[in-house]
Amino acid sequence: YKNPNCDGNRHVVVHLFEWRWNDIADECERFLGPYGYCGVQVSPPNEHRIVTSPYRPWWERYQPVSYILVSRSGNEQEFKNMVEKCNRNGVRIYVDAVINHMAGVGVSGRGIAGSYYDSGRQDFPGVPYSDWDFNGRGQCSTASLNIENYHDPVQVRNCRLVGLTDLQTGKDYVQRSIAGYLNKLVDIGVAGFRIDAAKHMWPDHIRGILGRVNNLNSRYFGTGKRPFVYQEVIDLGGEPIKNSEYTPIARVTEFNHGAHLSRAFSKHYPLKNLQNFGEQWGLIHSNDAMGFIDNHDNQRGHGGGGAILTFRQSKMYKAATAFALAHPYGFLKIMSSYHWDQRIENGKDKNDWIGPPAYGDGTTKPVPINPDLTCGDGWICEHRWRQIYGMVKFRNVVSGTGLNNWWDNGSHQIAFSRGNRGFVAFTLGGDLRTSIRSGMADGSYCDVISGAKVNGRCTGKTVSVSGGGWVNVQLSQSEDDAVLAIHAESKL
Ligand code: LAG
Ligand code: CA
Repeated sequence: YKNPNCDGNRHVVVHLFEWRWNDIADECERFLGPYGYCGVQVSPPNEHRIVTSPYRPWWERYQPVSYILVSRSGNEQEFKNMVEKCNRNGVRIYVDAVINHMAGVGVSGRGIAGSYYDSGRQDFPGVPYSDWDFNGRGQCSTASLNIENYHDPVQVRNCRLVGLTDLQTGKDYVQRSIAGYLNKLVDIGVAGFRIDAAKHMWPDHIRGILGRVNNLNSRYFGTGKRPFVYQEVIDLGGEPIKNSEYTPIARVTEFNHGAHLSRAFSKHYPLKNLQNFGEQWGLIHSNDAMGFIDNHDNQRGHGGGGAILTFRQSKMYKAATAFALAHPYGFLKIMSSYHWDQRIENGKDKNDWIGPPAYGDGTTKPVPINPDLTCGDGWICEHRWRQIYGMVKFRNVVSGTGLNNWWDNGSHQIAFSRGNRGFVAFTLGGDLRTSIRSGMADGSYCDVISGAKVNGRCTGKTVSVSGGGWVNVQLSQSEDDAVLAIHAESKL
């Protein structure tokens, strides 16, 4: 379950948060395929509640009503078309699987596909699930039936996460229902899953469910391939539930990866400390990790929150992302966000619920593309920022190499090579003008941060390597970006 099943030499996934299936299909063809992305994490594709107060928050999609493939992003036919078109362009689809729970208690009505539900009675005929498929007094000991104490692992697994009706994921019937949903997706041609709220499920239950999931569709993947799985376990330390309980099963989201890099690039300590970044910092093993700077939760203060860099601190964010992409640690995911107006009161964003750019009737807007490759209508599209797609390519070009020729000035300036395939330099403190040893062949290169190599010419800074690998680094504190990067394929 730890192999992402990328096509060819592709190594990075992007989370197209709240995008419509039709737009993702187009994006695979016009951008993600050509620019070397491995795949897309899509928002939950199954039927969910329609929440009207607040009006159509993004989090309504974390309240399942059934496993029918109709959601705010589109219907089943559109989903199938997307998977087909993306796979045809060498881009994989990973589904955010919300399988720990169904909708929050105390509401009834119809989901977005029209299925009736009554979460007060824990009745979801669209699956169907009924009361005896959910954890209750027999399994959860809190008076509220909610998780009240994260130091009690039984509560965390068997009680309700923020009031969401909690499935008995150990039951044969529940496992079969969930596996039926995942198998439908696998048969359509998805390449794997993010397991939402995995920390709230017993590891053995996840194992049991995955054991019932088919091999990937041989039409796209060849025979005998298992889905890629990354389990969402928020382990920032200090709780009894450890991500190491889940790493024997499949990959795990490593929240400390982005947390550490956010602190480093916010100058909480000198960049030179990053010399031994990785497992030596207490991170899970590189081959077990899904790394990222921010995700849809912590960029708005949900799910652990913390001082995470986001698109709002763009210079530092791009630098932290560039470091992550240049460094060999983990398999990485890039966040692709939409804009919302923050309203911070007492340190909390009152607008943390706001859904994607939408028309008055709640329908999500399409993603328009500007001539400079950026997106319009409130879609941020970090994955289309030159500094980020340039480093996604860098990661592909240097794959398989180690980290060599570490250099630092004892403070906020660092540089390193990736074998003889790539070189990066960073400054968060003063101009960086010096020659640094690298593994690169002598010659002229295009800096893929300030520009790109287009038709053999460089639209940004040209960087010269001479004297047997010495890079002439010219990076000033006042430039738009704190990074300079060259690789074997940016040679002029
Ligand atoms: C996740 N990972 O474990 C998701 O990444 C996260 O986005 C989900 O929470 C959570 N687990 C459940 O799938 C999100 C929001 C919550 C929201 C929940 C359900 O962060 O704020 O809860 O989705 O929609 C909302 C209200 C709560 C309310 C609950 C139930 O915010 O106040 O109790 O709905 O009605
Ligand atoms: Ca649970």
